[in-house]
Amino acid sequence: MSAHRESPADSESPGRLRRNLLTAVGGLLLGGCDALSRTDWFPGILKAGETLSRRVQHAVTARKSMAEEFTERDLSPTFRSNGTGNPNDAAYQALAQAGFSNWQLQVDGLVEQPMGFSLEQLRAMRSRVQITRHDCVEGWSAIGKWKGVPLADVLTLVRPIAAARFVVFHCADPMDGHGTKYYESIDMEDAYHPQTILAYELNDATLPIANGAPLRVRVERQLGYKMAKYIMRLQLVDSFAAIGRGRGGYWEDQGYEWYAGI
Ligand SMILES: Nc1nc2c(c(=O)[nH]1)N[C@H]1C(S)=C(S)[C@@H](COP(=O)(O)O)O[C@H]1N2
Ligand SMILES: [Mo]
Repeated sequence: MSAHRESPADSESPGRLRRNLLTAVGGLLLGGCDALSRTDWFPGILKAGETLSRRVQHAVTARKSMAEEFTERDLSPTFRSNGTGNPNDAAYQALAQAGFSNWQLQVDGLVEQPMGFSLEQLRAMRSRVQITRHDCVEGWSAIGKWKGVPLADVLTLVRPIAAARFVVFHCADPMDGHGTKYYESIDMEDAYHPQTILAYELNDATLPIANGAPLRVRVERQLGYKMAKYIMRLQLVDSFAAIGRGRGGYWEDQGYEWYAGI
């Protein structure tokens, strides 16, 4: 993986600006002032008497809005794999050999009830299906159909305490040369977003190893690198200092934005 930055030209393209504006307007209509006032820093900006630029307005309202969903006709012929395609990790390989029957999603940290979930248990919970577009900053996109359990439902069971501010995704794949495994994080607002799911199916089939088996997250309004694959553990934390891993994600630690909104 090389250039992980969106070019200014890309972010200013007419189509993108139009989409941003529509998203902003949609968010305002759906969420109204109530949604805005719940965002910590928004009232501060108003008090400061600043004019809301379209960019700022987008940043505020898009957090509440839904990502565009597509139809079966829009599906990409194949959904490519990017980054790790098969974790170079003995424990992971042993789990994969057994069809992930011994795998468990560990959920702990700032929760009242730490829990482990088998794949079977996750599959038995409420599921959500969504056809969405994945945008990688390396310059490719793909539309795929994802099925998984809403992260919100898992959180409801483990009961985060009030101090919890982020969900950290700990992954199985070691990143060569960095002596560390892939990880990512999102805030509670994205964690409870209805389109944030822990996916175990892609295009009506069991999630392939190339795309993150047995479980990967979809955070639809952010870029591809936020969508952690090979998830082993969710940890709720109040700061990244709590995990001793700087900026909240593997790519973030190499300098990329933590909030990768599109
Ligand atoms: N564990 C893990 N998750 C990951 C990555 C990775 O290398 N390891 N790559 C990220 C990047 S940059 C992208 S674009 C997507 C790629 O998902 P895909 O393999 O399903 O296309 O996964 C993201 N999640
Ligand atoms: Mo990516």
